[in-house]
Amino acid sequence: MVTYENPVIKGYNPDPSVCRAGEDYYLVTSSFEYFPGVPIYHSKNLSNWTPIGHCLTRKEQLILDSARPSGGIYAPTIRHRGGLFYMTTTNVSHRGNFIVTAKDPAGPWSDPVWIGQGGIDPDLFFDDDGTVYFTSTASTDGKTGISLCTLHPETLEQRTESVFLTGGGGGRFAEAPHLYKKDGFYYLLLAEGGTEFGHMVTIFRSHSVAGPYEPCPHNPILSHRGANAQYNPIQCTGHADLFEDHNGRWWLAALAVRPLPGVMLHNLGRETFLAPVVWDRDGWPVVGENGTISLAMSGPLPAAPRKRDDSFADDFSSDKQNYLYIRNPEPARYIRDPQSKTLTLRGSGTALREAAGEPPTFLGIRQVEFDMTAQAEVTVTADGGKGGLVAYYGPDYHYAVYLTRFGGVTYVRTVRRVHDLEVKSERIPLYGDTATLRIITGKDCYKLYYLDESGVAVELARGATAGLCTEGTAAMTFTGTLLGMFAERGEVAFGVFSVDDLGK
Ligand code: 6LW
Repeated sequence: MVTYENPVIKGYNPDPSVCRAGEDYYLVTSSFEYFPGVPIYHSKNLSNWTPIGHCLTRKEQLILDSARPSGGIYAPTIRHRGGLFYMTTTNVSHRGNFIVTAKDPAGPWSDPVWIGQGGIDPDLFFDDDGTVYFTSTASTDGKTGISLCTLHPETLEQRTESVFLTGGGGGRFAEAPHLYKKDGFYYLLLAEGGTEFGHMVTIFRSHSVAGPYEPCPHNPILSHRGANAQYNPIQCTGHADLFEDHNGRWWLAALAVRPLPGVMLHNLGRETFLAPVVWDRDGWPVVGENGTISLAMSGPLPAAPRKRDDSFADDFSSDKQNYLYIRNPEPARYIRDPQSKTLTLRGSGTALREAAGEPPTFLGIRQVEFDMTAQAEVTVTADGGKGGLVAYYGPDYHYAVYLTRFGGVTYVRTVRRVHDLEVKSERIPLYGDTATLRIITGKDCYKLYYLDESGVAVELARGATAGLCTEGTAAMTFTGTLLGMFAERGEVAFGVFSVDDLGK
């Protein structure tokens, strides 16, 4: 038994799904309105996960033109069978459920095969007799819950009508179905209660894949709904996937949140957590510490955990896997110059607050810890230019420090937007066209700075962390805060972009 740190993947990485190929483990999460879609992580020890790419990297696979904030790509499932990787997910903003495949999980992945059965949270289960089962939260015969159909093993096209399986164990929103087979039983794992503080994982089993399914006597097998946020630093545990490691040990990957201390608010998004699983003598799974998980967890990892480094730095000399773009980006607006180690962004005229149409020129990484510093040297030389650094949760929830130039003078300024309230600071003229901009994130607030001519950090404004939290958004959202670079108009050049973990 070794101790490892939870979450195993920090920052917004919800709805985790895992598959194994030999002694290699691959994990995917949801990506919503961001491009590329469905990040894929690799691990050998289940504690350290390395981003190796994305399943959806081409417009043919991922159309996000009409994706609203937290629209787009919902929960994915990844499976490995016969040397081929399969990933199924839902684009709620374009045509629904589909499957892509790949020989190499780092890509390229195929074009989508679209599936008729509706709903969200699609799952794939390959039975011993070669039958391919597809489940999702589709309602059938007027019954709300989980439905199942079969697919053609080669073409993956739907081949049978959907049949209703179960409505779950009584919690609201039965979702996140995953089918498994073990010791002659078909097990159906679900999430219930909704993805907030009442979230839970339940499991059912049957000797026939079409049911009827009996509930586990100790459901929910994972939930922190009873644990007061004041005391438990992990909340909203749910939406999970079970898997067996190459030593025959079982694990559960699940989403959960680290709320701000003492309040039911979270700005980092739903992250990926890991718990060991044992099977009791009646053949039911017992997760973690009697159905709960902790930040310091112990379990029979396949290999020892390595120390993690949450800092990030990019001198633009190579292509990084970590960046997210809003909806479908226009590549011509992003000019990386490895020689000069600069990135030039061309504004599209679209402001950060605009939720539709051509996306703003923006790229960012997930904020993975509460206390971080994001920094970059920024230059605006031509009149009309406007851009800088931003802590971005969405078009109506962001704090930015930026340069703007007109009348031959470059100014530094900030904007804080929460809902439709937008506050801009006074313009401060710079001596030159360049300034180092900095955002310091914290549990209470985000601080916006620029470094003056003598390198002194001047604080320009503060925005409450509560303003970038999922619970405060007017419409339901599912993401987390990103730290990034943007340009609204003209050309904006960036030197090294770094994000450091102040807590390490
Ligand atoms: C996910 C579903 C859910 O597909 O939220 O609240 C969706 N539950 O399981 C997006 O994460």
